[in-house]
Amino acid sequence: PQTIYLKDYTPPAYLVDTVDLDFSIESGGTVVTSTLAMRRNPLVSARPLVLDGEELETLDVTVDGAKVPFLASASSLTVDHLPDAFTLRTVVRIKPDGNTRLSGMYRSKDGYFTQCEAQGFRRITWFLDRPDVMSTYTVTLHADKATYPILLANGNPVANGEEANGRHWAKWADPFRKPAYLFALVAGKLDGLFDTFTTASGRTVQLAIYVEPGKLDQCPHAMAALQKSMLWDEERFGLECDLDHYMIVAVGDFNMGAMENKGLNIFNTKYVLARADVATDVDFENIDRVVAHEYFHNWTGNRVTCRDWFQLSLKEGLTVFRDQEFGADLHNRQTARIREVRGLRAAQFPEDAGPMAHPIRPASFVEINNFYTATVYEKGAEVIRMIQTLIGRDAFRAGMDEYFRRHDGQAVTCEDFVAAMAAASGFDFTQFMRWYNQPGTPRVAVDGHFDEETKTFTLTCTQANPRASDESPYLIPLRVALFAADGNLLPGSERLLQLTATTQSFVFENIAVEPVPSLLRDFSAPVYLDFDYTPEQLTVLLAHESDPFNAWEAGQRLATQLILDAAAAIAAGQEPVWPASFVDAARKLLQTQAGVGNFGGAAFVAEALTLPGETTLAELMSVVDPDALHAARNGLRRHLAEQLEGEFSGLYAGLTVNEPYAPSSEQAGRRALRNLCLAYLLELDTLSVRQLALQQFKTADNMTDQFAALAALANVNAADCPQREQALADFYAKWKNEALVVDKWLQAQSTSRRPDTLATVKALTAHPAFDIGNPNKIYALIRAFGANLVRFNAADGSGYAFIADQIIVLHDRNPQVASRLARCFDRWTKFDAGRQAHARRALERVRDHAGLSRDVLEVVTRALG
Ligand code: B3K
Ligand code: ZN
Repeated sequence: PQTIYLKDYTPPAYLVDTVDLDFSIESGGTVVTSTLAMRRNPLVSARPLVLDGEELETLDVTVDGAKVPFLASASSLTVDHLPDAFTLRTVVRIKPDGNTRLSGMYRSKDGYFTQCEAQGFRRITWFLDRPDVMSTYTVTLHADKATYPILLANGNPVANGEEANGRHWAKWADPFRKPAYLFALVAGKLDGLFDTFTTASGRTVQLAIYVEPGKLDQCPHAMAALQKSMLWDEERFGLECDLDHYMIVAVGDFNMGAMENKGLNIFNTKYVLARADVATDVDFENIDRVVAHEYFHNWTGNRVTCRDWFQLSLKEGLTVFRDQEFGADLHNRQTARIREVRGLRAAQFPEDAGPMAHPIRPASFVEINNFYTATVYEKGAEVIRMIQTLIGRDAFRAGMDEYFRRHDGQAVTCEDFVAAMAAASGFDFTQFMRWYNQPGTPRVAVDGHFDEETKTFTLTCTQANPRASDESPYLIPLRVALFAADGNLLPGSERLLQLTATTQSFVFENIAVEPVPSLLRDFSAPVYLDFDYTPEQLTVLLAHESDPFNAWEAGQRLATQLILDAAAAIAAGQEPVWPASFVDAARKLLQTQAGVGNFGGAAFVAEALTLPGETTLAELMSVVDPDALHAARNGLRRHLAEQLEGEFSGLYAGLTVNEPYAPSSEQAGRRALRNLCLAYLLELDTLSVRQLALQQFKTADNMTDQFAALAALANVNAADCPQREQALADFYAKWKNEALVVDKWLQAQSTSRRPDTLATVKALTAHPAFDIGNPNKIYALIRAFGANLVRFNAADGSGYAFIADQIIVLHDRNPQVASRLARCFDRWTKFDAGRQAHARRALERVRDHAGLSRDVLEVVTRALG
């Protein structure tokens, strides 16, 4: 397959001013008539018109009403000898019922839906399917009225009526120019929840959320999230909604989370539907974030879009940053930041160290859908956050204003965004651009030197990124502070250092005794930070650091060291040692919680006592021994459970929530800590704790508590655990008709530590609960298994073979989902020779499969190196 390079970008040879689409939805297929007002791009010399298309049956092509000669291949339609301006009309038939890729127009249970980003519009009609071609759209839909009572497209409804044979039609007009990837339509039987929002300038926006019939009672949370997002964007960024109608449609079959189509967002049901008994606290919070994310795209993505797909992070990094900030304001800023970094380390750091590593703005790709990644999204958001850190919040806001002043209505590049920030702040971002252009996670090694004579403390920072194409240094914002050994913050020691050289020293004056440096506060840059801390120093930071992120980080560093040492000991056939100081620090955290009776900190304590995950820890080992790592981490969990049984039981009893369920951060924090206590206690696997978990499972009035008990029981290792069997059976019996809850049931089993997990997962692929056509089911059962470090990386290669089989089953049916499964192999070269041999065989088997889809081929080719 062909590689596409950023350096080859050229502007489009033709422009499309208006698009008029007519969809006739019929049982044998959908006939799409497209009428395009086109003209030659005056900036480009004359060339034939080459339109993109995929799986289109071409019925007619005319230019200005006359048949013209054209050349159609499977993926392009070429017309030559065109006037400077003309009307191109094409008629095609598409087959949405047979569209298993869920890209373009496809059928899901209750109707027809579309997904056009990145290149799905070409699966609907012939077009210049690239984001720098922006047009004004009108859309008419015709369909059977009884089967498809709701007919939606972008913009405003302008007319509708009845037709012969029980059919009806509706016409929509979108007043805003947009690229084709933001096109959407929906035709189906759906229920709607309606509300309004009045903007700061007094305009009324009609809001609607459409869901499958019977699910309206699961929509109010998403509606409230939408209204909160609209208000937040006005207050924080001065951005008002420009639409008269803002619609969200939820669909059960969807490749990703959601899609920001102009005025007609299409969402995975997972990010819309919520009710206390079916959704967890985390689900509620994710819905807030995703609803906000898609709404925020209306400015950062839609009003100002990307010139080309290499610029994806222009809209995604920025919009993730915006939804992170919204989430932090709405819920709990401390734990929001901790979770962001936890996520970054679990997914983006490994990605950036593996075969798919790429800059947040990639220089090339084979299949753009493979680049909707943690790097483009999450590291992209970190890069935006660093800009704000460097210039300050006010200048960042001024930079956003400048960005919209300059580029509203345009398709632009990452440079354009940074130039607006530079203009508003006067900051020189030349060196900073390295963050956009290099793959890999930089490492910053810091050395501290205290000089008693001169009463100075010197931090010497050395940066390196072996993955980068050259050795020039990054501009790295490094937030630091110094603490006395008793935990007091040294006055005046809070600084934002700017690292600009490979090695650089920073001197702190008037320091009387050797301080404890707190480095990379609030995670001010997406780097690995090395400092030779003693456990005593980390204990001081854990107890006293006023920056919650770095307090948490100190605890993570302590735990990381213990687990890695223990893994090495276990691999060498020795017993791990667990120092009392760590248990004491954990006890202190739990006691603060219990003693003060202030639950505001419960969410933090839950984060602090959650050990770093196996995937994150594996990145820190030169050769990963998954069994030793797993045994070490669980050994520490069990040790904590033994030593702190009283504290865990006491908190478990004391942290009950007595008010009616609300997904508030206070309640969620209490539940998180209480459920963490339950999971620790279950490490002891006593009969009474099993019964406690089963009791919680049975009596919980909300999904957070019910699912926490289920997941903890599902994780019990003992071969014989009737409580586990009962909870799993009851849960399925109760929820088998709630698709999203069934996903939880599958995931509780695929992520279990039990040695029989692969056998269970295999059996579940034949269970009625599973559906190979539904991406959520594949993610919950199969991809989640691929992320189960100890079971996926089984020494006999059985996990690898299983995932390879699944990729082969799916590669053609749904290349995007198959390609995501192929990413499970990202870190295969970090394991021992035996495992590598198995993984290589599995990857080669996939690579050599005849007719392998481009998406999967790119991933496995890169994995095989
Ligand atoms: N922009 C979409 C992602 C589209 C993915 C296409 N493979 C969702 C989002 O980031 O908001
Ligand atoms: Zn997005």
